[in-house]
Amino acid sequence: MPRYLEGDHNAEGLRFGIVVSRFNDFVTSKLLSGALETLKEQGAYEDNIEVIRVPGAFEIPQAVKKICSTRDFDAIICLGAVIKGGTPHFEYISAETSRGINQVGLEFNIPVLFGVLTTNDLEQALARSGPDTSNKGRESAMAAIEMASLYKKI
Ligand code: INI
Repeated sequence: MPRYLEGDHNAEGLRFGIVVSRFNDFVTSKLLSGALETLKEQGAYEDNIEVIRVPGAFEIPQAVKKICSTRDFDAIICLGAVIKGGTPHFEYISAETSRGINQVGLEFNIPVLFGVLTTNDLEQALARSGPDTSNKGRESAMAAIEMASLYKKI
């Protein structure tokens, strides 16, 4: 019989960093609420959660890299909203943000979750930051708990 390893969704005792960008704050603040509510619902202690704010999505990987060497989180949740405009700017920001977030997690062996919306318009961003389970902050928080508990087993 193979032995299956998987994480669970019990956040009790786990430490979380949330790096959230201020750009498009009317969306990112809702992602943050969704992530915080989910962590608490799943048993995380408020004292074990730290929220780090950065100006825009582009700065998220930079802050994550810094806190990976100064803090001891079980998982880091990245929240941001990159919304397409009329110029290629969107392409640069979204590509570098996702690449950087992935890289830093691999480099430091810490689960780093991608809760950054990259949408064609505001409507799509609002649809993914509402109060229900489609909120990307909620989804990322659940994935963060699962990965943090999995990392403790492997
Ligand atoms: N930052 C975002 O988080 N979302 C965006 O949609 C966005 N757009 O469209 O420009 C954005 N730009 C700012 C960027 O992340 C940096 O903060 C800025 O370039 C300074 O480095």
